[in-house]
Parts: sequence; C-alpha cells; structure tokens
Amino acid sequence: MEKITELSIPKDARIIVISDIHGELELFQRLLEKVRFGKEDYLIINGDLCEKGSNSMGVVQYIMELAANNPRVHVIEGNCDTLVEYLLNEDPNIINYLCARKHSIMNEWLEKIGYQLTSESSVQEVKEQIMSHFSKEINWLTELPTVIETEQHIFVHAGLEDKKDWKDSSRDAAISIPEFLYKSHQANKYVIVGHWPVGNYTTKLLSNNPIIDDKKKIIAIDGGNNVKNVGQLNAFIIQSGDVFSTTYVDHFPEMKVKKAFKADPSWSGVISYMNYALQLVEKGEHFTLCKQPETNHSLYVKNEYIRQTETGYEAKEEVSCSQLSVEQGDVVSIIDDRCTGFTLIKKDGLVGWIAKAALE
Ligand SMILES: [Mn+2]
Repeated sequence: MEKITELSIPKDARIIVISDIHGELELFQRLLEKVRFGKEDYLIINGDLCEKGSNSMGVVQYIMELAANNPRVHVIEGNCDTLVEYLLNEDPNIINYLCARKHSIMNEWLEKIGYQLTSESSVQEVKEQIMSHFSKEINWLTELPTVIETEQHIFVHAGLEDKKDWKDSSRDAAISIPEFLYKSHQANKYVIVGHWPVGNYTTKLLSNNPIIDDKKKIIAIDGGNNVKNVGQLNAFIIQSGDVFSTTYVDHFPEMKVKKAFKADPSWSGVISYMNYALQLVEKGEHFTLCKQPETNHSLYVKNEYIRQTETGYEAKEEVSCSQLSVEQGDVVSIIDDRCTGFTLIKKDGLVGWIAKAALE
C-alpha cells in the first residue's frame, strides 16, 4: 500500500470520525452541528463520500473546501471514491455502471454539464467531458490517502490484512475488505473502519451504533446510511486518545412516548441480510413465531414482513424481531407505523417494536 499519511494529533484533542456519507450532504452537515464541530477539533472522513445518495457532488465540494480551509480536517479514500479511476483508465465497463446506477458522482457531473449519457457513449468522450470540467475534484479524489496513521490510531475505510507489517496490506483490501470485524490484524493500534454496516454484525438486538472490539483493536463505525432501511450516519468521537463516545443522525421523524412500554425479552433477534427464509411455527395476531432454517434461531416476525414464496415463506426485508422498552417522555424515531398493534422504532440507535398504545 502506497498512500499512507502520517499525522500527529495532540493527545488531548477531540477527534471526530465520520464514514460512509454516500452523497448525503444535509445529513452530514446536521451531524457536524450535532457534535458541535469546532476549530479545535480534528475531523477524519473515513471514506465513501460518494455514490448511493443524491448529492455526491455536493459532499465532495463541501469537504474539499472544509479540508482546504482547516488543517485539522483529513480525508481518506473509500472504494466508492475510487470509481472515477475506471473512467480515467478508460475502462468501458464504467459506462454500463453509470447507465445502471442512478446515483453516482459521475452522473451528477454529466447532468451538470448537460451531457446525455447512453449505453452507446464512448468512454473516451465521457472522460474528456468530465475531465474538462471537474479535473480539480477528480485530482483531489484520486490523491486521497488510503490510510491515516496517528500516534494511537489507524484510520482506513474497510480494514487491513492480517500481516506482520500492516503496511503490506494491499490498497484493494484496505478499501474493500468485507466483514473486517470477523477478521483480525496485527497492528498495535486501534483500527477504525467504515464500509461494512455494523447492523450486519448484530444477531440479537438490531443496532447501527459503532462497535468497539477491544481485543481485536477494531472499531467499526458504518451506520449503514443510505444502504440499510433503518441506517444512520454515525459520528465516532475520540477524546484524549482512548475515551470513546458516539452519536448519529438519520431521516426518521421523531415522537415522544406517551406511555411506558416494557419489552418481552424473549422477543429478540433480527432478520439480517441474506437470511430471509422462514418456517412458520405458530401464527399470532401481530407476530408469527418462525424458525430461521439457516441460523436455527426462533424469532417473532411481524406478520406484515412475512411473504409466501413458491417453496415456503420468507421475510420481505431485513427487520428487527425485538421489542424495546421505552419510558414516558422518551424521544424515539418512527421507522414503520403502518403495521397492526405495534410500531417499529429506533431509540439510541437500537431498533425494535413497541405497542402502538405507547405513542397514542
Ligand atoms: Mn465502502
């Protein structure tokens, strides 16, 4: 790996880390406000500024300016930020990608200059068009470091390879290795990554909050913003080197709890990505007790989230199967209020069901 930036950060400084903004300028600005980002703070953008959301161009512009005007703002590259390299290398596959993907920074650039892309467009011509207007942004993106190493931390988008010298990791692994929390590294510092939504790691209570693994020295912070239906944009905050805290923003409307609700702890678990198959055990008025053949877990699945297939049943999408306890006066986010009897909410980053009566 070549692009490693060494950065010295005073031990008592506050470091704010945000990853996977994915074109969500408004959320990002709201998060900076929420953490009261100020002149004394260090801000690390941990990759994936671009793609998936509708304003990648705006995010890149905003962060470029932020970094140009503030020597404490630092950015590393994510796999989604390197896609412009396919264009620079005149890889014809990028044309298909841009035709299939509505939300890409390159599509935003083309729209801005009024260029009509079709599957017949030549990659050389598209490259010329984009380069003649946006070379500043492209140069900035392609020059981003892959890793920032400080006295106490390593910031990298996806992870490191399990090698004696972590610097021998390939760039490709560093920006796109999946499920880093299930792997390990041999660096003697905390490695802070985004890239893999933390919700994918939960099996009991669905949470999008950062996960700290002290044994492995890995901190995973991707809240699944714009990737998960209940995702959020996390800020991971490091104070004095090793005091960690976290906060987030999302798009869900908030409500105040009118009446406390006590969760039944036997209702826990989550249907996560890929494990959608279900065997129905006992049908209830609001939830059905199901067995997940892939995991052998028993789960109470909200009836509205179950559908019949040609061979059996499956969950329609990822969904929490836990209940949450709430107190009167708690502020919660409403994720799904269109089901019978119960509402799906988020409280402090945890996702679960509460009785509708708690909100009425
Ligand atoms: Mn990524």
